[in-house]
Amino acid sequence: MANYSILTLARNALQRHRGWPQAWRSPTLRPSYDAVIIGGGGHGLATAYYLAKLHGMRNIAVLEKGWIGGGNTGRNTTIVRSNYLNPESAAIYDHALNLWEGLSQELNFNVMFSQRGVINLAHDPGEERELRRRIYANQLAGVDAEWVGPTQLSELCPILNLDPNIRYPVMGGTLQRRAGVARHDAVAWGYARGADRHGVHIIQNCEVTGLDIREGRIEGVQTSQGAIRTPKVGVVAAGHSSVLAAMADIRLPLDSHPLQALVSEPVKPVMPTVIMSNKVHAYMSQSDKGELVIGAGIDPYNSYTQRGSLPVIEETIRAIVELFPITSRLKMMRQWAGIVDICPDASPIISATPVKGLYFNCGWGTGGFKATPGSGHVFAHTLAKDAAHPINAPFALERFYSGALVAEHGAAAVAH
Ligand code: FAD
Ligand code: PYC
Repeated sequence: MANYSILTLARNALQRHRGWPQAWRSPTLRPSYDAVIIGGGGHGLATAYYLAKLHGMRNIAVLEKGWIGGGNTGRNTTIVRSNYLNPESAAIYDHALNLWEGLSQELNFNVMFSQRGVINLAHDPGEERELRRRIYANQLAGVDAEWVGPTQLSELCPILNLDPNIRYPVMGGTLQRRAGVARHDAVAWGYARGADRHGVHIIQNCEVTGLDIREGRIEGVQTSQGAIRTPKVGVVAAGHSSVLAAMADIRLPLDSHPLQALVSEPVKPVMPTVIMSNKVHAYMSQSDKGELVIGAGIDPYNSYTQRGSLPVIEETIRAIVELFPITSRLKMMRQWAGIVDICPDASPIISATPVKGLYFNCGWGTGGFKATPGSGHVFAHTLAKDAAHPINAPFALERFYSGALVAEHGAAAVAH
């Protein structure tokens, strides 16, 4: 945090942190706002930040039922990349990646974006062909992507098992060098602080329980802290989007699933890059604290419990131990899950709805963290102008009627 000198840090440590200024206020809820954002995850906070900063809307509230960043934003494994198959996806994820590259400066808050590269492994000739096809598509869309064979892989990640006789032999992989990881909490805190400085009210412990709609137009929201009047509502509630949509009698094409991750005890640096295996639904990176961060595929059943089931992570750990034998004696410290909202084409929904003034930004499934800045940026435009930004136009609900789906199951990787 560039605002604090070493002396300030030392003084705060000696005073047991009693002197820290609040990063954002805890304001009293107003009876009305020009716009309300439901959901204080990264996407909701980024939307509020850009609405205030770029579109001059200051009388905005972000309503969060728990604490900001306590949903998927604070539960994800922080992989940021833009190597999706379709040009529409490349456009939105690369827009986000461009914003990631300047985000710490933009927010004056270190989001610890580390461009250490992301590798997607191929385990059989069919998978290699699919991945090579994605590389060509990425290059055509201006997204950096290259093929790396076993020799390069062993240089990029010496602990990767390249023995051709294992259950999932590694034939090579795609590498996106500009991809990497970031600090997820810092993204929520940085956007919250930035939005607060532009006058946005961030209201925690405030659950939206109803939407007030009259003659096809949004007029307000009911919350656990009282009613609010507003002509504009942006719902950014990830795994609970369908619950919010039901309050407006809208049925979204979404499934909610648990997605699990776990971290090991901290070890010395062994993992200089990020490796994902779509086939076995497993991936691994190393945090700055030294923990190995490991993730699984979705639990196959629908659920709202942030827990997940043991068989899914057992299978993931089996694959991880085979791919990285060095991990076989490591202790796992924590396991958790988030609830992800998955669309039939594995692409997001950023859209107006049949209710005037009511917008949804959801369906990011297992891969929305990487999109946070780009999603907030274009959703703010959509809310402010009551019209889609060209980058999010292909992701409107309309596509489920027209059939113009943006199929991304392959690039969505671990999940489905
Ligand atoms: P959230 O952060 O979930 O925010 C939504 C907020 O809405 C929540 O805080 C919730 O409390 C609030 N809310 C819900 N209902 C209400 C209500 N009625 N009233 C008020 N507030 C409400 N993506 C990647 O790109 N890379 C990864 O490596 C990656 N790994 C992942 C690993 C795991 C284990 C999980 C679970 C997800 C992962 N993802 C990853 C996906 C990513 O985390 C999400 O797509 C992204 O964080 C969604 O952000 P959000 O702001 O939309 O949602
Ligand atoms: O979208 O890259 C991704 C991802 C990695 C782990 C979960 N999602």
